[in-house]
Amino acid sequence: MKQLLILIILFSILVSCDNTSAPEPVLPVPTDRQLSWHELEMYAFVHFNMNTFTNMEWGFGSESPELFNPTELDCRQWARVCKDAGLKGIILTAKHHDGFCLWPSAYTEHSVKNSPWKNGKGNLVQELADACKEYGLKMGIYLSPWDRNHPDYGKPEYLNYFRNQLRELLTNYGDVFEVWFDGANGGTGYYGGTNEERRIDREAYYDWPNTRQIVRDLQPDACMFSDAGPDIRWVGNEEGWAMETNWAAIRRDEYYPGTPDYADLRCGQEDGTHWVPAEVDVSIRPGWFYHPSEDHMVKTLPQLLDIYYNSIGRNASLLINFPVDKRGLIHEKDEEQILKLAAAVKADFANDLAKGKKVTASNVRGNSKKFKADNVSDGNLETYWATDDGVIKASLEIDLGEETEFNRFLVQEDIRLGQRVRKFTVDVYNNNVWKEIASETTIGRKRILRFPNVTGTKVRLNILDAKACPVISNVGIYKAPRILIEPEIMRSKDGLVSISTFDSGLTIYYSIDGSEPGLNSEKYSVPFLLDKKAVVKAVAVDDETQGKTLVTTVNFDIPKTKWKVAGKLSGEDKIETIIDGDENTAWSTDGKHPVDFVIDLGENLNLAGFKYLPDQGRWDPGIIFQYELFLSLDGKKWESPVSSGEFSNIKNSPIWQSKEFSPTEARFIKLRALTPAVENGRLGIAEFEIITQ
Ligand code: FUL
Repeated sequence: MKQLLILIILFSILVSCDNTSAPEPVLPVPTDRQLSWHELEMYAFVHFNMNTFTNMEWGFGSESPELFNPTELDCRQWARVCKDAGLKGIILTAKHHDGFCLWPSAYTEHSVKNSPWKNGKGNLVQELADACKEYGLKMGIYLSPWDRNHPDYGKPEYLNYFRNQLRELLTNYGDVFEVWFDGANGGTGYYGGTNEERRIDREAYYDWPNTRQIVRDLQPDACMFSDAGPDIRWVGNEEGWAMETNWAAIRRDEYYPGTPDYADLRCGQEDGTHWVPAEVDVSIRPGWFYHPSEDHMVKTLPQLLDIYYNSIGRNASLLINFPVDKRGLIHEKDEEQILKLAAAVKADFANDLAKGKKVTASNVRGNSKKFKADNVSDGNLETYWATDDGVIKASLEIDLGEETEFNRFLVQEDIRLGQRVRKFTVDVYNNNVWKEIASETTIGRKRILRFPNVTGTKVRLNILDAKACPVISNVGIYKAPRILIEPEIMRSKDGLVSISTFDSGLTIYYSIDGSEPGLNSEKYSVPFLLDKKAVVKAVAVDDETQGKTLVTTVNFDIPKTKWKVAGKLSGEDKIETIIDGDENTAWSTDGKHPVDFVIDLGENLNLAGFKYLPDQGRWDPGIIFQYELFLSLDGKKWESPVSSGEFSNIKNSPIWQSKEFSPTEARFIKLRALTPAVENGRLGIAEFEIITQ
């Protein structure tokens, strides 16, 4: 025992005598407030304001405060959902472009104080601050610099108003972790009743240096977001992905909020002067604000997983938006999906196969224990592996000890010393050979690679190029379970059925006789011809775990092989998309109505109904409301309609519509679109189907 103690003391002396110095930071490096923000990784946006009640994305600014009246508003519900989903904070649209304020600002009447909600006594920012506190979440503030309501917008006076509001929000509600300055700014608006267009000089108007100073003075720990920082930058799209090459630094002084050359910043800049990492902002639905018509468009688990890996896995953070609904609640469907994502992420990273494993390196800084290779597998992000100065090409070998199957590789630089790596590859060792499985560029705070399952006994990380000696704090290796999402079944115009799954490596079984598909059914490998009416059912199975997806069922009528668009529209560009079997392509009129869509089925058929899918596009979709359906044997003589009426609630729910009628023989079918469902007046079809007897 005594000897052991002496040994430990000797060892400690040895280690403490080790005077190998840490690598010099590669500038720029993050500030403390940025380091804390990096740790959050994933947090929520809530778009809830006047637009929720007017079904708009950008209000004009003339909306009456009377319209703001949530019936069941509950910020604790938002906080509970976010907490359950592992999100670390909530950023609220305290004021969006239309200028309506969710707190009773002393500087305007255009706020909750003149709304029926809580008889004008409500304060939503306060309610959110309280809920966040109760649930241990951070709170952030979105305050739109553009204000389409305010009479002074565009004049120097508005800056005082904007700053006063900023002061109110940053003084009265406790700690704020992020202040979000939107780049969308300037254009038409109500502006106190003048109803005109106002443009500002985005760079100069807000006197940003002094405006930002207000945030620094009142909330020194808050990070400020804008297209170009100063602390966090926009990723350059609202679709949910960062570039694979993603430097955290940019040449910040060359840009400003609303900067026209924001695309330059997508990858960050290797020669950036300031640390301004990217934030991926994306909504869980197509819109930022709630629209009942998007209830069926909530992002699916595969889509959300792609977003997760393409943001957090690419050296960015993820700001995921919930369009809180008119009740004032996060919609049940949104909650369900975000919880699915949380569960899937947990499962993917449940077991780090590299943890505690022996790691060796081609070079260790000063041969020192402080910078040893297995610092990357010790589960401690404070320790790191580093090489000697000047050694920018180096590799790490992780000995997994036994044959191991995996499909994720995670790697982190210690960003306190700056972002360094320019290029790296990953190899796996199997049957006495090394095989490259990935070749990438930047790492940054976190990089996660996804690939089909591979097996090996060792894994090697090769740093091929870096700004200075690499400093790697963590390597993780995982085997994420396959995602068991029901297969997608599609049939092309000429009858070829293809079945696909989100995750590779699943076995698909299918039937075309209505029977339940299972291990004894036909195995799917390539698209097959289905030239008749049939019910196709498919299931996917993970051979390893025997886990199964739900069954997908699609009722196909006869294929559209012989179909053609006839009548007046037949020459129109892309009109054939209405019968191409692809729900994502659509054709719409420019607003004239009524319009006749005539289809030649190429043969006489006994028809008993039809199905209509409206344009699924987000912007200006063409949607038919009232219709008549005619049949003809020769395309010339049309009888009276076999079906007519409306597609009820189609504006709010633009999903497949199905109408049946008494069986009639015909070769030509005419859908007369009488009125549009949407104000834009457009009449469109994504896909048209028939029901034969
Ligand atoms: C954009 C805004 O114009 C959208 O309405 C939304 O708030 C989004 C987060 O930022 O620039």
